Amino acid sequence: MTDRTLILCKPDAVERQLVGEIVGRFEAKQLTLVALELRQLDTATAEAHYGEHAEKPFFGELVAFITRSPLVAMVIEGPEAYKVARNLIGATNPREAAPGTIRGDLAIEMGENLVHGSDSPESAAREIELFFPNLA
Ligand code: DAT
Ligand code: MG
Repeated sequence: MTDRTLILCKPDAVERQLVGEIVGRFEAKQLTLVALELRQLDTATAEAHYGEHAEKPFFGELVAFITRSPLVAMVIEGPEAYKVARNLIGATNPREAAPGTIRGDLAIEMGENLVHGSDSPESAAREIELFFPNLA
C-alpha cells in the first residue's frame, strides 16, 4: 500500500501565484496527485485542522491566515509520502529552511510559509479524512 499525505498550498501560495511551482516540486519528486481542490476554508475546519496548536499564542493568527483567502488542498501518494513531502517543504521557519526546499527558496516569514504537510502517518490519515472524507 502506498502512503498518502495531505498538502495545503496555503493562501499566501495562491495569492503569490506559486501553486504551479509548488505542485511541480511534488510531481518532479514522483509523488502522485490523488486529489486536488481550490477551496476557502471555514473557521471550524481551520480550527479542527490546527487543533494541536489550540493553546498556542499564535493560534488566532494561524486560523485567520489560513482562512483569509482560498487555498489549494491536495492529497499526494508515494513511498513514505509524509516524510518525503516534509523534506521537500523544509523547516517551519523559512529563514532556517534549507535552500532547495520550498520554504527555503520561496518564503521568509514564519506566518506566511506557503505549504502545510502532515507530520506523521496518523496526522495524514486524520487530515485526509478532514479535507477529503469521500476519498477511498
Ligand atoms: P509545520 O507547518 O512545519 O508543521 P507547526 O505544525 O509547528 O509547523 O505549526 C503550524 C504553523 O503554525 C506553521 O506552519 C507556522 C505557524 N507557526 C508555528 N510556530 C509558530 C510560532 N512560534 N509563531 C508564529 N507562527 C507559528
Ligand atoms: Mg505541523
